[in-house]
Amino acid sequence: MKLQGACLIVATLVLVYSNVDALLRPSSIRLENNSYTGIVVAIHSNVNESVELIDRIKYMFYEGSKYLYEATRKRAYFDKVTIIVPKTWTHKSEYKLPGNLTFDYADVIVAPPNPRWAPLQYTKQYQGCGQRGVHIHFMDEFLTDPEVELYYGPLGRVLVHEWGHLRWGLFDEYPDAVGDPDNYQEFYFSPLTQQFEGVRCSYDHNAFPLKFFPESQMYRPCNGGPDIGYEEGCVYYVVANQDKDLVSSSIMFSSYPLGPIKYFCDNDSSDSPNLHNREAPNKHNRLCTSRSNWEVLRDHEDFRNNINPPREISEDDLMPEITIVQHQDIRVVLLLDTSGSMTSKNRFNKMISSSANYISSIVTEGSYIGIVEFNYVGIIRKNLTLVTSDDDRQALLESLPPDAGGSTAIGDGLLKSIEVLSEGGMDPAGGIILLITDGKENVRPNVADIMDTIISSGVIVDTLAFSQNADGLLPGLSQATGGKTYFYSDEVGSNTLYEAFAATMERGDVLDSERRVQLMGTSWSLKSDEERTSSIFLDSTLGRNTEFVFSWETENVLAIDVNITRPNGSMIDWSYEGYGVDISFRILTVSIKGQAEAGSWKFKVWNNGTQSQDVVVTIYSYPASNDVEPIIVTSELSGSTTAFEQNEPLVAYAEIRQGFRPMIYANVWATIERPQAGYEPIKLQLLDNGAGADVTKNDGVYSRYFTEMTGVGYYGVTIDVDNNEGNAIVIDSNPFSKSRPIVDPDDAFNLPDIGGVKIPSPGEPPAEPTGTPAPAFSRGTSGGSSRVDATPPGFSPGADLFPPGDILDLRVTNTSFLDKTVSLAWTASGDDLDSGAASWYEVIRAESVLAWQSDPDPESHLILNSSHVLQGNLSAPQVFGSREDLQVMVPVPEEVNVTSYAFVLRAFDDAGRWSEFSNVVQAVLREYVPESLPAPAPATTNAPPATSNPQPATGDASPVMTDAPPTTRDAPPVTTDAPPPTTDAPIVVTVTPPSTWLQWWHIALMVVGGSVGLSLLIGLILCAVLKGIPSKATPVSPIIVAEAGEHTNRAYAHEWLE
Ligand SMILES: [Ca+2]
Ligand SMILES: [Ca+2]
Repeated sequence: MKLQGACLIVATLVLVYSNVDALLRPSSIRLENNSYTGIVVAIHSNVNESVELIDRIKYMFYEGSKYLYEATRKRAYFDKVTIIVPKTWTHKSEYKLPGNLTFDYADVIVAPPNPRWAPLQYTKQYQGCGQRGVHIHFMDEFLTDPEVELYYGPLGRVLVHEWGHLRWGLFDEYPDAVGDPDNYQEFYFSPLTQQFEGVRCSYDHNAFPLKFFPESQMYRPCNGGPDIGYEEGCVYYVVANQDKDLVSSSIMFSSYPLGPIKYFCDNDSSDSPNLHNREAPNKHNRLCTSRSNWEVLRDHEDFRNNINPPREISEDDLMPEITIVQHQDIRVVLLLDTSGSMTSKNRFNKMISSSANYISSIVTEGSYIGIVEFNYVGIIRKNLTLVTSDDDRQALLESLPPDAGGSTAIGDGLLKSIEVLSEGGMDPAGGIILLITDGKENVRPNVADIMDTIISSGVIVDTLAFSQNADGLLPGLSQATGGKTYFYSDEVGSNTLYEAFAATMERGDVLDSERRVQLMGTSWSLKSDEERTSSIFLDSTLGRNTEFVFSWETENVLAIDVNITRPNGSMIDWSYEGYGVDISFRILTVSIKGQAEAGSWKFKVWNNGTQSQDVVVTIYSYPASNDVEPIIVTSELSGSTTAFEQNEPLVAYAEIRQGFRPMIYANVWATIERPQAGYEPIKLQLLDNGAGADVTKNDGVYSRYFTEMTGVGYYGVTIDVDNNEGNAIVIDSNPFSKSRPIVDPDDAFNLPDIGGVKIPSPGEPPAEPTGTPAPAFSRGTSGGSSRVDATPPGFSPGADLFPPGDILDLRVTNTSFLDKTVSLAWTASGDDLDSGAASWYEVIRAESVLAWQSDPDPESHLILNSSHVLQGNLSAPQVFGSREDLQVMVPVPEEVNVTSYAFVLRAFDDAGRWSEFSNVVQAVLREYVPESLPAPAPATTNAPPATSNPQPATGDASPVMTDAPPTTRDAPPVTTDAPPPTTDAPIVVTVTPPSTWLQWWHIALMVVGGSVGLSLLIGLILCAVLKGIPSKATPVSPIIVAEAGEHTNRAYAHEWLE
């Protein structure tokens, strides 16, 4: 859609952004009067045009709204949703203008799969418990494939589960080998029930302990039982039908076809079906210190202090209003500060050089560019100009302001820019204003006075703070309009200049294959006659339109000389046809003709002038072709401002991906420029280790806290990435799924593909993600900036203000009943969050997870000292990121064969500050550990029970389960030949031990199923599968079948006892 056509459309969607909580990326989602508005769904430009897809997204929100309303107990529903479709899709009259919405900041994206999670949807979460996520990512086939709902439940429910992650910072409550690899557990020992329990929430889900054998595609019951635990590799196989009287939560455990699951769990013990399982070692409990979903929600801004209380809303009113908009052409106004201060330190020259490079090289064909300057007032220098030729670019270059002088009328400059974007009756919404300034506004109107005008116009204001003197209002202006914030210091090494410009071209639906990729951005100070060399590694994913750009300071001379050595050793100098010099804008550009070859490109810069020069170096390239996915680095900061006065740290996140495939094991560094003279930039390695600031291990998102503030001002971040000497890997596939389809075991062999990705069978054993080695590459990009407006009282740089970081990955690695030992492991935190080393650990032993939680005072439990420690040292913490191992002695009573203890710890630093308590773990010591039995022999004579048409799990009855749960509070045990039990049946169990454990399984199924006929059928099927297992494999003794009592509701009906 071209600009002219757009003039006719008046109605515009303008969403107002807020920085309600952390993350630099803005969000327009709001909850007011129980209604969620400002939800943005964006479809990636690689997704094929599809009316069906749009319909499915609508359906998902319609259904999701009703479900959300019920799930929040009438506190929230989806009200206003906007879907952005790509520019390449056929325009339709109902498609509106996108206003200030962009793909980058959408809340839900529909895009090619991320193999880390595919074919499933997932929510990208950079931050911890209670904090919002980045976005929900669906692959389009997941939404349109009709079979998805059979296995994963209604899309509306899937959406609400993801909403829990995205909006409220909840985490998964199911055992998750992919998203939580180090802490993944299927079962845990509960001191409450004195049994091994499946990881689940709420307590009363029923499931089978089954072991899956991928080679033979078979399941069999696990060796072991609830009192001694199960063999290695046993999974907690949840089935479709659950009893609604026993189970009504939790959506974060499974949103899927489990009919009765309709709530987020809570901590109200009078509401048992909805009661949170605090003991279960899952990711939610680990990161949210065992708080239930609603305990987190009640602290969230959406519901804090009982705002948005329950309200009756009719089903019609719960239907969200869905608007479809389409990306449009890019419109940018350069808003350049030409006040007097810009003449100092050559800022004006640098601004004009980079503007000239932008117009010449970065602006893409078909974009509209205007130019406004401001000093005493705002001055329009060039109205919006469609760029389609070199002549257009030349006309823009000639309109750049020639000099600087005067005061700083930022407000009037903004008004003039909106005027440019409104020319000819155009709607300015969605136009980008790139504001570059080094000063503080001193001419009315002030920005604050016209803020409403700016916001209601729908323009996006990106700001580039040019030096620490720039006005502190810039981050707020960007945040409020959905813009980005950049900081460029006068210091050597700083270079976000080019990227602030380049970002304006990446807002629409830019294909990754058309994305400018920056390889290096820095600046050097060269004395007269000094020369300096460096190199970049150009990888094979790039090479088109490769440019080396150098700018210098001294006017009217060519003050530098550059030569470049190609990977093959041949030299490029001034005689090369792509070697261009523009004296008036002080830019030297070397454009590599054709495809630049992969390899190491060396370059040398010589200052041939008589004065020192700051030389800005920028090297970028474009993806080699449409067929090659480039390696992309994106980054976020925890906010455009950092509340350092409240001891808030700055957090840097960088995501490395090739297409949508995450890159793990990369070498990622952040360099943070700091205010106040004399403080060097700090270099921090960002880590993808699932500890400290990093929420998920090996997801290609690298994170780190920064705590070494030097005072008030801008903190500019640059990110440098390479392939870690060949160790980096681009993930191709994950051979197992994070969230399981809910299917019956006899259907689990024949799961379909979704978009060409097979749904893994539940229980497929976890493995390391597989991938291909990343090619040698280098990237150097801006990470944006964050401003500190105030410091804590009495602050001086270097003061120790931060405690060690919280340890949230404590785990039990081993126990020995015989030796009476427990081995623990965790990732060391630092002296200051995740930097340096703490001074000592306090490790506490409690009777149980619940005992600790009911009295989290170390003095009430046992604080370990060196006499308890066999291996490890409580007073010698290692540096952040190191794995800590600790082996401790525990008492084992004479008369028991199972005993357990809970452990929790915290770290102290040398300034007397300490972390919060870690997650709490339960260690269990067993006299007998069920051995891992061999796989069942392949059923050669009897085909596996898979049917060619898998049964949907949503059906009223499933082959395995009937309406009766395996065990209930009131359900009595049954005899093998008894009729199906009723709730009033007498509690009598008399069984003769069968001769083989297969028969026990059959019995168990009858108990579980409560229906003899069905059980027989299933028993027969399973017998066919299990045929060939030696009957002596599991010694059998008289079984206990669900003894009546307060704990039996949580027991499994079938047990094999040693
Ligand atoms: Ca990570
Ligand atoms: Ca400290």
